[in-house]
Amino acid sequence: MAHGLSAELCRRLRAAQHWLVLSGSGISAESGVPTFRDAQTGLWARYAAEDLATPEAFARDPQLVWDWYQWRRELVSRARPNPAHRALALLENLVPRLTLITQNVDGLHQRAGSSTVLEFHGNLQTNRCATCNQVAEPDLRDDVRPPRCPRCAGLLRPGVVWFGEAIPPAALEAAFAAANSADLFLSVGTSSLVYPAAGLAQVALRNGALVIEINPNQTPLTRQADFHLGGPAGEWLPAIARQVKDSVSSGDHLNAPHSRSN
Ligand code: BV8
Ligand code: ZN
Repeated sequence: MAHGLSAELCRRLRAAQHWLVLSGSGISAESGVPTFRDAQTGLWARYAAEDLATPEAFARDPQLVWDWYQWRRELVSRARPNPAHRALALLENLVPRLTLITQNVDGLHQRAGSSTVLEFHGNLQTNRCATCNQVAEPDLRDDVRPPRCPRCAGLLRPGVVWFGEAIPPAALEAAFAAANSADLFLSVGTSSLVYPAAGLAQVALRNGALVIEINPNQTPLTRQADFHLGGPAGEWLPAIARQVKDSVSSGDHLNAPHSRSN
């Protein structure tokens, strides 16, 4: 039993050819970034995140929604990747193939060194025009909130996918293609409630992939998972990375990494 990982799980980790990792806001919890399930605090205590992350909220009160994202950007800029993010960046170079799909918009996987991150719900750091869709940087001299589009003077909005909005087609296609080919699906820090992201595990299950869930709580995926590692990602992912690293260095990893594909 290495690091609490059963011998059977260690064997399955060694044999897996294509890992698909789906991360949710729980992986950033130990970096101090609140999850969507967490009650909001301070200024935002009276709002539920999923009520603000919608086009309707932005149409109703663009300044309020813009300010919420500015608050989150500021919080994320002060956050640091945690051992869970860093363990995934390490695993990318230890296993034959790893596709990392994140529902998060905080950019912490990239800052931890993961080279290819499929951002299913966009990214906090980008902005685009709500009218002409042009990606635009806010003009810092512009003191209106939200700032205006330099091309059409429309309102700028964060480059994230809101509830009721479609996932970017390229990300959607790549994610489901990976779910169709992966033989190991690792769900980390997600409540498995938001679709279509939560549908990826169902595709992997249908294809007979091994399903591992890392979450201190139970989710709708728990009963379908082959292994539920109940606890924080910041403990389980480093343990998994250590185990894989040991098996690669002792030469009993069935396939050393051969390509940097994602
Ligand atoms: C779409 C970006 C159609 C913005 C986000 C009824 C039934 C089913 C579906 C629907 C429905 N009604 C509406 C829908 C669709 C809807 C949906 O799924 N709603 C849910 C709530 C029912 N989905 C959509 O609207 C999607 N679009 O369907 O479009 C369409 C198609 C074509 C054309 C037009 C339209 C878009 C969804 C994307 C929304 N945007 N984020 C932003 O960030 O501001 S989603 C947002 O919430 C996050 O990105 C994240 O994905 C999601 C929250 O989920 P989690 O990441 O799982 O986080 P959560 O807080 O829920 O859970 C954290 C977990 O971590 C917990 O389980 C906790 O136990 C665990 N944890 C805590 N600490 C740790 C930990 N785990 C490990 N370690 C720890 N330390
Ligand atoms: Zn515009």
